[in-house]
Amino acid sequence: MTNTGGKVIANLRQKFMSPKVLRWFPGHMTKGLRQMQQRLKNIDCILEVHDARVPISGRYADFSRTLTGLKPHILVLSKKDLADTRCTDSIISTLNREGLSNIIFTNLKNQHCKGMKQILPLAKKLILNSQRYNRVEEESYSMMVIGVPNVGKSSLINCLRNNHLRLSGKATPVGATALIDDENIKAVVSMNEDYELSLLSNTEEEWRRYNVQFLQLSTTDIFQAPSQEKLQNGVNFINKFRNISNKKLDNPGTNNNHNQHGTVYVHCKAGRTRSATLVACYLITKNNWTPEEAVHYMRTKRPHVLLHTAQWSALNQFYARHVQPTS
Ligand SMILES: Nc1nc2c(ncn2[C@@H]2O[C@H](COP(=O)(O)OP(=O)(O)OP(=O)(O)O)[C@@H](O)[C@H]2O)c(=O)[nH]1
Ligand SMILES: [Mg+2]
Repeated sequence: MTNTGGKVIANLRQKFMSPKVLRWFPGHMTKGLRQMQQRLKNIDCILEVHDARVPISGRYADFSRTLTGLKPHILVLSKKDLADTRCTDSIISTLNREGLSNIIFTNLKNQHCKGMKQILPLAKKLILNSQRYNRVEEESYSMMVIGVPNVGKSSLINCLRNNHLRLSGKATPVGATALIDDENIKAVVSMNEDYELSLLSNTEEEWRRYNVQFLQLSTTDIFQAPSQEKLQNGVNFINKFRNISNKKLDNPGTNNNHNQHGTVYVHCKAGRTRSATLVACYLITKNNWTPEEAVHYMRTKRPHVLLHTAQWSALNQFYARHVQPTS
């Protein structure tokens, strides 16, 4: 909402246009699912982690048919400390109606929280009451932790490890630091709208805490491409951290000074459309490539990149303005 001198105007989207085919389950998830299915025979219980702030949506609803149906399953709803606890009962009854009966709310930032203490006893009870098939002779229990990105899987593994194995430190890196250290990230471009950023990713303040520069180029998913101005700003911002100082596009508000060289992490939600559009523009200017060459290259690295008409049109405009030779 915007307040314009006493008058409140809603900045709500007026049009909701849907492409003919809305493919929401990308190929890399199918591949991951297949890999998890192959491991299922060595698993006794599945811990599915999901964000308690979006308990009904955002989960892969078909897990029960494709993965969790045969094995004991616990839904661990993380980030309880950030969720609206007044809705707990209605969340549980809605999930019960969907066939999920073992639900535990947790705050994975606090390894002593009540929910954390319930997980292993419940898992043990469910395993003892289940058919273990080929694993019936096995004395040890094996659990698989699953869930969509950024929901707290690593945090859960670390908490279980600290609580029950009495091992300090982290078995698996959590959140931004893992990414920053592994990839030498010096800057981040987010294509998220505000509501996505605050819910699903790090905000500018959080990145700055890690000394990482941040640029948000808010773009609506699927239906919109980033504007030409945003694409120019984005490419200039990325170039500040790469060795391409002579590639500055003509756009005010950016400068090339005093930046550490390193990797720039460009993200949206699934890394298929919005972020891919900006990365394609970066590749177009860096290599003097056509949009087709840039997208082909990205797909060799990330096959699930998927651009629609709006994004192709933005790439063509960008190419014509900055790279295409004028005859
Ligand atoms: N406040 C709060 N933050 C949490 C909780 N659980 C996880 N986080 C934070 O959420 C972010 C993501 O947690 P991770 O454990 O890295 O999530 P993940 O599912 O392993 O993420 P990926 O491996 O990237 O898919 C980190 O910044 C965590 O500190 C929680 O219960 N409460
Ligand atoms: Mg993780």
